[in-house]
Amino acid sequence: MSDVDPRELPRSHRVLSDQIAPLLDIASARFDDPHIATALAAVGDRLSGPLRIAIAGKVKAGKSTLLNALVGEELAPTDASECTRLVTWYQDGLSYRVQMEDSEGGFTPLDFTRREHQALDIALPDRRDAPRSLRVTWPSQALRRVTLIDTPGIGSATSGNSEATIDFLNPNRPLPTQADAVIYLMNHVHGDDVRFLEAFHDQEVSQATPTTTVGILSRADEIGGGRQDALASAEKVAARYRTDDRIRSLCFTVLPVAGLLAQSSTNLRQRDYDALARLAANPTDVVQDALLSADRLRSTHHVGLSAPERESLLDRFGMFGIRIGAQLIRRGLVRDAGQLSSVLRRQSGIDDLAALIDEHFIGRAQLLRARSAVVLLEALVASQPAALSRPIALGLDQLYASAHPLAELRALTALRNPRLALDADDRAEAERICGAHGYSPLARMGLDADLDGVDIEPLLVATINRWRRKAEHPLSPVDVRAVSNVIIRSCEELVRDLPTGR
Ligand SMILES: Nc1nc2c(ncn2[C@@H]2O[C@H](COP(=O)(O)OP(=O)(O)OP(=O)(O)O)[C@@H](O)[C@H]2O)c(=O)[nH]1
Ligand SMILES: [Mg+2]
Repeated sequence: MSDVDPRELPRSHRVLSDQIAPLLDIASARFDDPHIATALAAVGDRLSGPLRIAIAGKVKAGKSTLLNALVGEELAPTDASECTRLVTWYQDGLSYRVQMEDSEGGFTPLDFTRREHQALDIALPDRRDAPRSLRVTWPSQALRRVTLIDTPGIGSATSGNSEATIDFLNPNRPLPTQADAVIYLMNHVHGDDVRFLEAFHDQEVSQATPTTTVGILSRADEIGGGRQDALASAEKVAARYRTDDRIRSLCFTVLPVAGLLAQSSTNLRQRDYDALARLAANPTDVVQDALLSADRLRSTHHVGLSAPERESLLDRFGMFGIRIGAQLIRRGLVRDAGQLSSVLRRQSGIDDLAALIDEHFIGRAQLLRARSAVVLLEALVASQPAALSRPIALGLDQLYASAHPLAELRALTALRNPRLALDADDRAEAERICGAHGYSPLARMGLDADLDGVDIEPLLVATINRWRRKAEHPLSPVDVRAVSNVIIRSCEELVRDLPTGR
């Protein structure tokens, strides 16, 4: 994930942490509970640290595999049986380290080994006091601006593992979520997924929002039995989810990703290529028959591959990866491991996800981090006696009035509520103006970047007038008026910031 130049962000985002820091100071001075003090200090430190993105979803959705693909290295263990049992942070640092967090929040170093670029093997202590989480520090360009957090599957057979994830992500608990954004994996949308996501969403900025959640249709290569058109079918399914009101109210968008292909492409070895080439060298009908199913391949002994080689191919590429890998080699479209790796990576959808993370999460990192601080302050106001928390409640009101990006974030959530009485075109325009697709004036106005230098003031004035009519119409519902006022102010700020002497 590439760096986003902070200077490209609007000034209103850059000053957010300066606006919030005094409120955190007021809160620290008012509460002497050590837990609250620790949470306030931590959230203050977070205002400038890497963005924290949690990867969540049901058991075996492919979370750890996707994390490895995003890091570009196999670090997180993956397995066909339930695998991730502890919330595990992967963060950049100067040295290679693994620590466990104990139930008191203290950290202890743990031994680990790693064989031949394979997943980490961490020596967990054999004690009753189970770690609360693991922290893996790994010098990595991909982790410089984001910390990725692997979570145990929801719906785990071991209920404690599920609870660890639910507790970790739940913004309604006394100390709010430690993740600024969530990548939620689903194989197909299941009732459990929707219930889980709904539990974390609300119509207020203080809860998880569709802006801070991206949905992934994971293991996309397995759709329709891993046939050659699996990825095209997955894209169709994802497109349907993107227009489903219920899913739109929970996720910013849904992308299909074949994490296994992406992970394998990051460390594709010449011996994988050679094994696929040997398979592809068999007569067409033999290859077709062997690739009818995973079990058929396991029991086909006469294709020039040993049983461990066949198992390794299945493990690393899945049926779809083997089918297209063999076909690409057979047709002479790829000639070595490097070329095969590029094609698999392109097909996997991982680059689209990385671009979305850059643009949608890292590009609004300051806003998302500020929001995490607001979540904590709002939780304090809600949980503490009014007399004690009143100055913070007042400070939050003032913050919303002065920090317009937070109001835009709240409007983006409201705009995904199916009950909001606006048509699809108005919603799309309003989302754009609130910065859903970028914060440059041209992006907000839905204009091509080539038009840089064109006078957009007349367009802004017309847009303000149109939304003012909605804001002032006596029959407009309260939520439509609120959104309209946010749009008007966004446009007014754009007019104010237009270069002078145009
Ligand atoms: N075909 C295919 N298999 C995948 C994909 N992603 C993961 N898998 C396989 O699915 C199994 C589970 O993958 P993990 O990444 O461990 O899934 P997880 O969601 O982290 O699982 P838990 O931590 O146990 O909840 C492994 O055998 C992976 O190889 C994918 O995109 N395609
Ligand atoms: Mg896992």
